[in-house]
Amino acid sequence: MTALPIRVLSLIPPMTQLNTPYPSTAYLTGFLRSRGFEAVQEDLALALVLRLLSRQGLAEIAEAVERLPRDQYTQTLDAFVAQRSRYFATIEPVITFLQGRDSTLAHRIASRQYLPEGPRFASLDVYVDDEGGDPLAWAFGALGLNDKAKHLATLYLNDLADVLRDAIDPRFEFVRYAESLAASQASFEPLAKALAAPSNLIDDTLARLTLEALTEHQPTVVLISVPFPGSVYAAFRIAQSVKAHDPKIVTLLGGGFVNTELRELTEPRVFDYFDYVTLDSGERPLLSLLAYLQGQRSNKRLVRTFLRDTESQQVRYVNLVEPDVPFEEVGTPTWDGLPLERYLSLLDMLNPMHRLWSDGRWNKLTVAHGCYWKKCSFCDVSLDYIGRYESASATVLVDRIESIIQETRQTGFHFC
Ligand code: B12
Ligand code: SF4
Repeated sequence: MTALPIRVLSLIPPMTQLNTPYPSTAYLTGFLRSRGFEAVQEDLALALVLRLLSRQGLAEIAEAVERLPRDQYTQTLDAFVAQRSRYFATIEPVITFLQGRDSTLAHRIASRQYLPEGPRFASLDVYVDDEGGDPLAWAFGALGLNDKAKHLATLYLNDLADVLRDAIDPRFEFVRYAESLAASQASFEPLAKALAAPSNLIDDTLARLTLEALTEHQPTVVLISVPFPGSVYAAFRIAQSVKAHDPKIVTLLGGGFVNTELRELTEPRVFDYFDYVTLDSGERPLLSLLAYLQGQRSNKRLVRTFLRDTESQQVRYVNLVEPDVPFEEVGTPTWDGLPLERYLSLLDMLNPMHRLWSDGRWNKLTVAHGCYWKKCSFCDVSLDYIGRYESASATVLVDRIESIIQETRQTGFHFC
């Protein structure tokens, strides 16, 4: 084959988390750059939510609601239609507030006069103050205004997610999308059907965002990272858009879901969307694949890579055994290109532990590869990301911490 110039675009598909980027593209982009490749990244999960939850996005959602017959309106849709102009007026300020860029809006939100309220706010009715005071005082006290406003703004977004679910796509959630199509599925059939179905507003918005990213970055290789079952459907939709735009762009699939659920992959139709699927830590498989695409090695010398044989059309697993890149040498992740000031800090449940998952932007840092213990009987310790324990020296970790703080200007870490 002729050598391909390499420009890698790594994508996080919807949905993962809204408060902080899932770290795999940061790791792979940092690694590829450390090896001299041109590499960029985009978080399409965040981008999709920000596009849908904009004034324009809500106008498109409202049009979809209006096309539904009246007898299909749920309580959520009734509340949305009745307060539509208030939603249009508040959506962009609320998003800016949840991004931490307009703190004084907290006073107006906490007054409960500012936001339109749908059925999600009924959860507040269970709290009653017998003396006529603030029924949420047990949670937020007298001065916890910002947290109270964050919680109310999260309920407001949850109402809008319910509108999306009731009017456009019942599979939509903020932290997982169409998860049932991939979770514990014995066959590709349900996913194949869903991908062949006419696109809805969410699919169309994602397709537009994908094309914008392709236009901006002009990649020759698109790497799509799927950590959870709740990001599989969108990953395939993104790959579908990439291939429809330019079938010559090479599409790669990998990530935690693949490493766990697709180890025995035999379904040739996966390769209508992805040219290659790799297992486990991505660094070594990527180096060999990129060397192949540059004409520097044959496709018999790939590492932990599934592909579809051009003649037999069957899935082939190629695994030239080569040592993985040592954890000490995978480089420092980079968040360059991800819009760190646009993530949403949400306060969903009034539970101090749960808020750590949804509130605040955490730097993610893998402090060791695999599990030191690897003895629990219920755990699949044969998986590479559990069984292969490798640590890095304290010096390397501290260097990584310092360089991440310098890049992101944030000091909160989620260690993995
Ligand atoms: C930390 C963690 C969480 C945290 C934080 C998640 C986050 N958003 O940051 C929390 C607690 C929130 C969480 C929740 C869940 N998690 Co979790 N989580 C993990 C854990 C322990 C580490 C993830 C991580 O940061 N890894 C570090 C990054 C850099 O590694 P990586 O993503 O695997 O990427 C590497 C390779 O996979 C590869 N790669 C990745 N993408 C690509 C793409 C291409 C093209 C290529 C070539 C390579 C490649 O290269 C990367 C670098 O080597 C993993 C297990 C593990 N050890 O990996 C489970 C794991 C990802 N979680 C899992 C699950 C199921 C979940 C939940 C769905 C659980 C639930 N039922 O609620 C939720 C979903 C949450 C959500 N929607 O966000 C599963 C997913 C597998 C599966 N069965 O689908 C895993 C694998 C654990 C397991 N075996 O059960 N999780
Ligand atoms: S459950 Fe698995 S990963 Fe966790 S401590 Fe036990 S063996 Fe290690």
